[in-house]
Amino acid sequence: MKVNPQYSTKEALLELYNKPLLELVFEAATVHRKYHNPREVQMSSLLSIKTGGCPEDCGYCPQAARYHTDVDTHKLMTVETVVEQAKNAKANGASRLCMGAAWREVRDNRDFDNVIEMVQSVNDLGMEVCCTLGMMNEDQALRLKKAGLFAYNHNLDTSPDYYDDVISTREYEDRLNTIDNARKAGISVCSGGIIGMGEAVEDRMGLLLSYMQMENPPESIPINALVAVEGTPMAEQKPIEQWEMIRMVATTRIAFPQSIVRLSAGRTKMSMEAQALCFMAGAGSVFAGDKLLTTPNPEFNEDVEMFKILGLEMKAPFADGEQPISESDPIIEARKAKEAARAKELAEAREKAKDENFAPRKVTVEG
Ligand code: SAM
Ligand code: DTB
Ligand code: SF4
Repeated sequence: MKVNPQYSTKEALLELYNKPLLELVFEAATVHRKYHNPREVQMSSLLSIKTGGCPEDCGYCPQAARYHTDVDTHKLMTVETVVEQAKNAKANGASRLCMGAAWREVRDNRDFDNVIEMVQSVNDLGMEVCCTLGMMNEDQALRLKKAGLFAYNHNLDTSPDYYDDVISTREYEDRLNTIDNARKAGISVCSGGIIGMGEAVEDRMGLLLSYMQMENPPESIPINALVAVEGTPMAEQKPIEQWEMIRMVATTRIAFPQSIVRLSAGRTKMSMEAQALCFMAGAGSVFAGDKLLTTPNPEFNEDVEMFKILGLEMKAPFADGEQPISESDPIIEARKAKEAARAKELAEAREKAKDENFAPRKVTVEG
């Protein structure tokens, strides 16, 4: 059962969300145990492959160029750096790597070619590869799929009603289209939202309702608590109560029994006890490592300790779907062939110049 039809209206979802907390958690835990191994939690690693300087105006985001935040902007990382970071993450137990770029949209340029190589290389390491690169069209999604992309993250963030209070540079519809393009390419969809942006509980349920109305709901639903960053329009938002996060995780779990609910941004403000309730209520993944994309996350060792105390195990990769096969990419093959031909041409020209320099010169003696 991908969605629970009992909760296909906003009213039903609201009623669920507002249930006495422990009843809600119990119901969620019961669903979780039916569809998932409750001892397993996936450790995913986040890597910001291109940071800051984004033209969009998402009110929560420290990477938007128009806000004055402390983010260290950098252009696209090299494939080698990404592979090195992926290997470290894997050695620490991460089974999924999510690469994020502060782009409005994917463009068909050299940077995207490099991302394709990153996807191929990380998939070859045996990790689930997820990307979040902004809007993309169907051809771009297909290229990513062929490179071995397992999942694409593209959040709706909030309800259609509250959306315009958060972002003005792209429409809700644009987001739905990108999700659709990932889906059409056969990529697993990761899409969720943020709570604590000043929205009403109705908006949180409105977000879930948007997923309810999809033909295929996301396989993965990240629930983020706003990380309020100085310089963004949401800097002054008060942190949400931990109970709200637990309620949101539990409601998502019950409404989408088969999806992985990810306890995402905001864990530095949560106690271990609150996180334990989230795991009980069906959270099946956390981001591991001391940094999310640009903001802090609990230290890796703290999480290892928490897993030990709670008796949780790190989930292996591809437990919920087969590893994609990385096919060679015609654009990259053509680029490499062109580069090789150019290198050969240069080497030949260099040899020729050397020969001419060393050829005995005719010396004419005058007089
Ligand atoms: N630029 C791409 C996009 O927006 O689709 C990908 C990167 S973007 C940083 C990925 C997601 O991170 C956003 O959709 C949002 O849900 C989440 N996010 C960004 N800033 C956040 C914050 N301060 N607190 C919580 N979540 C945040
Ligand atoms: C998601 O839903 N949360 C992650 C991941 N998808 C890409 C990102 C959280 C970002 C938090 C703010 C930051 O570190 O910049
Ligand atoms: Fe740009 Fe993504 Fe941040 Fe929006 S959330 S400003 S699109 S990096």
